[in-house]
Amino acid sequence: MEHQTEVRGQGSARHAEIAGAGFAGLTAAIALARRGWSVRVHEKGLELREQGAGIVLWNNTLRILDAFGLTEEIERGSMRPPFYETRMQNRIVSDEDVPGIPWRTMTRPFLHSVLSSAAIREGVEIVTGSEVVEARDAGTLRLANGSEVSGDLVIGADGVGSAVRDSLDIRYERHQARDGITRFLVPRCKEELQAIEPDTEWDNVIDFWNLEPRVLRVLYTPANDRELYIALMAPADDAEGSAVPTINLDVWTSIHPQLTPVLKKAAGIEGKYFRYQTNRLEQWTRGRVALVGDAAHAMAPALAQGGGCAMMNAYTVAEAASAASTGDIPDALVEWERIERPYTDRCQTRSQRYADTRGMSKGGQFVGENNETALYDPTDPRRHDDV
Ligand code: FAD
Ligand code: 3HM
Repeated sequence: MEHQTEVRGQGSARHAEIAGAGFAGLTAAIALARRGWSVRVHEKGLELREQGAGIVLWNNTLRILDAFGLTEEIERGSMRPPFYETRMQNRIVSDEDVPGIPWRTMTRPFLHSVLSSAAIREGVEIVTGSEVVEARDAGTLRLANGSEVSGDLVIGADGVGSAVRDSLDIRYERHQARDGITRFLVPRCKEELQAIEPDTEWDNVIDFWNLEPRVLRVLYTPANDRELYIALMAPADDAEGSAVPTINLDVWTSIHPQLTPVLKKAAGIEGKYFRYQTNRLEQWTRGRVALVGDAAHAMAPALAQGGGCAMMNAYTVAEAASAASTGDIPDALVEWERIERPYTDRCQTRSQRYADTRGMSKGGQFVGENNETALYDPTDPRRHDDV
């Protein structure tokens, strides 16, 4: 069978082809479209949606959403819990309101729908059921249906198992932590929880750590008035704690009895156990191809910045490519990585350290250098003036 290579971007607008319609791919698409590019996104899923549970966003991401004119929409469907509380063996060790750093919680399907609707409004073409199998550094993507597409810029935003990254033979190191997590969206059940523990502020994020008699942690994150994100962390070698697709309700309620109403809801849903990992690539770019998001820098979620870094790097790569002439895009991508990557590298290192040591059980982590990424403003054109 013969397939043609379709070349776009020969007219006035430059053209970008993007693999993956996750938070990274959609952010890059919106940022490029708003700078006058024609953009096509290939999503291998048959539907344009995100199946995950909840997410915490900080200043870095909220600045991008604001630059896209999405603040009102985001605020309507998300919440700002009063405190980020940490408990050890059900005793409060810290209550942080993270002064000076805006942050919000929401569901992933909500964030995804805000971004995908915005991309469509900006004229981005999103093709579902379109799997990318290979990228070439000249700016080409080969699709599973055999066809090839080309652009002035290609972005690999195809997640942790990136076909774009692997086809370019970009080597990387993977570090796995001993723990992992199973995530659910359940109803808030606020009245039932209040009946069990009336003195608890059930609108807070509450990180319920328990290390004795066994390591079983529940991260409780209200995402809006109706939905609660709960993440259940257990060591990979604890067969009962990490049991999926159905959690072991008896084990979890024996350690966290005050959460019984929401754990019962989680037990009625199928979950997937995700082992924490950090991937470090030798390079984020090859010619006209740039990797962003989990394809380039998957990280442990301790500081809740994987999506934040994904969106930051998606936004800034769009800015860097837009500022370059078409012929200079490969060099501009190398320079973009040189300038922006260190922020992500440091965030990966800090998050990995917390995941490896279970150091978040001590609370008080949202201080000092740990807030570097949260404070970063990728939309500020003067952000590197003092670097
Ligand atoms: P993905 O979300 O994986 O999207 C990739 C997309 O590409 C998908 O739609 C996929 O279907 C598609 N795709 C894959 N392969 C192909 C292909 N070959 N062709 C075409 N399409 C393809 N981050 C935060 O900022 N805050 C948090 O609170 C937070 N909590 C987390 C909690 C946990 C437990 C974990 C594991 C992560 C957390 N993160 C958090 C990290 C965040 O979820 C990820 O970093 C982020 O979702 C990565 O986005 P992405 O677009 O790069 O990848
Ligand atoms: C928001 C968030 N924070 C931390 C973790 C973790 O350490 O597993 C997961 C999260 O979703």
